[in-house]
Amino acid sequence: MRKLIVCVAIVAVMLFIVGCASSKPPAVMDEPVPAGSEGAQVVELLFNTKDIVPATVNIKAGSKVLFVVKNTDPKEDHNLVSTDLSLKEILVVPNQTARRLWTVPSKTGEFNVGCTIHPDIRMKFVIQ
Ligand SMILES: [Cu+2]
Repeated sequence: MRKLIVCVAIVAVMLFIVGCASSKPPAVMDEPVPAGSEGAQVVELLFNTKDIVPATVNIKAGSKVLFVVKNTDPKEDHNLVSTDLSLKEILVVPNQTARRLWTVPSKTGEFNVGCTIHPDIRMKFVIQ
């Protein structure tokens, strides 16, 4: 009986260690400015618990944009995604600031952008 308890304890400790080792590396909390950002339009976006600020951003078709995405929500992750614009997910954990360079597509118009974790949190890009 004692051996069984010891075995169970060892297995539990091993599973714990494996679980820790396979988890994601910690996020860089204040990402550096990516290379090639010179001359890019800086678009600062703030996530809070209820929305993204600002609700609308004007950008120029075909230009370079440097996103500075801050998550001021102390508890939840948020992401910035636009399937209409093939904008790759920018994920921010609580209190993180992400910096990503993006080339605006050449199509103009209004496009929905939002957080897929919280579908109520959305905004618009107006590409001119
Ligand atoms: Cu969200």
